[in-house]
Amino acid sequence: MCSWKANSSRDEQFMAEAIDLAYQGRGTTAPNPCVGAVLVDGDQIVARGWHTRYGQLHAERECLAHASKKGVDPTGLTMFVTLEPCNHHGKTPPCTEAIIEAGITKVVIGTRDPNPVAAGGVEKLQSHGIEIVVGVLEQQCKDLIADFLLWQDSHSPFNIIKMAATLDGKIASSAKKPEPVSSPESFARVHDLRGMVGAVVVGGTTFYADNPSLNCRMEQLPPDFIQPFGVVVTSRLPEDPAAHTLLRKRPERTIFMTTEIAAHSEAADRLRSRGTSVWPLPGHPGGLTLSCGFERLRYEKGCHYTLCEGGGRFSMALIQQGLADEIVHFVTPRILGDNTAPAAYSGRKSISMADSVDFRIIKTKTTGSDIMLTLRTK
Ligand code: AOF
Ligand code: ZN
Repeated sequence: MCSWKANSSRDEQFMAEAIDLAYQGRGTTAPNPCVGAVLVDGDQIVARGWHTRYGQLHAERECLAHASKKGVDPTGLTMFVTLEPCNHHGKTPPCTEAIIEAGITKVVIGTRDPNPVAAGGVEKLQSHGIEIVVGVLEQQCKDLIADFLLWQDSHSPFNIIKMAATLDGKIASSAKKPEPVSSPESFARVHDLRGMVGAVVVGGTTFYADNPSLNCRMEQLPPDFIQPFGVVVTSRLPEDPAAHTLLRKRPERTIFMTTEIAAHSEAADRLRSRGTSVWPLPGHPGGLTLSCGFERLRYEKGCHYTLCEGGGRFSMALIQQGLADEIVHFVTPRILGDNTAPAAYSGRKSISMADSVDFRIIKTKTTGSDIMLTLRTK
């Protein structure tokens, strides 16, 4: 259950339900936003809908279809929708028309549509005498479409850092063996995320230490499921591709992001001859300019989301380069208490708390014995 549900007013509870529904479309609506809607009669939700997939019905029409299936007459009822109903003819006709035709008399909206092409729903509905309320759980509704805002304003994919750490912020023991840190339930959530993204990205340290597969191992994968790209960011390319699981199992779905020099080496040619991509990235103080590689993942490989699982230094580099759009951080109730064990976020100097990078927690959830925090930068 989402953390903001507690102590909220009735309107907020209905909107929270619409937000939860909307999140079910996350991954498949891209590059459209996730949107959820509920139809309310008095103090009861009588129908539900969400935008399930790019190009398919919008949330409001799904909700009305659900009402019709249940034999519910929407005349005189209130609709709660996380995003301003669209007012344009896109892949589907305007939702405003469906709402007006259905005889709905009040629409409660989480946040206005930032897309100028689709906006204007509020004015259209008002001109038909429909009562409008805007701004219920507005911050949560904006958080819901942060990915959509990013896709509209930049060429970047929406990057999610995944981190699993002990109470003392350690991601492995000092032996740096690939051992599980968090509970099986947290692990399952990570695979849900891998199933949603276009690429799973790690740094060289993780690639060489853990020999990862970077694939999605959810229990029931849909028959048409395509595994995410495995992406390794490293200045050192592997000399023997066959020694690495990722390169043995799916070389054509693997991408190395590396220095200009390494990208023109014999090791790079060996990788390319097996179908693996090797992309040079321009330098950056202390590493590589990651934005260039991520943008290429979006425009060349169609990745709208990436999951970055790359250890402490790589994660901190992403944060410092302004590329961490979300962090999913699992806190596992164990302590190593060892200074030499690798930390969740590292590689940076700070002398006072004023040097910290600050985040907001947008969701908390229990996953087995762990807590899963979803965070965004402030
Ligand atoms: C809504 N409800 O469920 C969604 C909306 O490409 P189209 O025709 O599907 O239109 C996409 C635009 O419509 C999208 O950019 C956003 O502005 C709005 N999305 N609007 O009322 C929905 N998905
Ligand atoms: Zn619409």
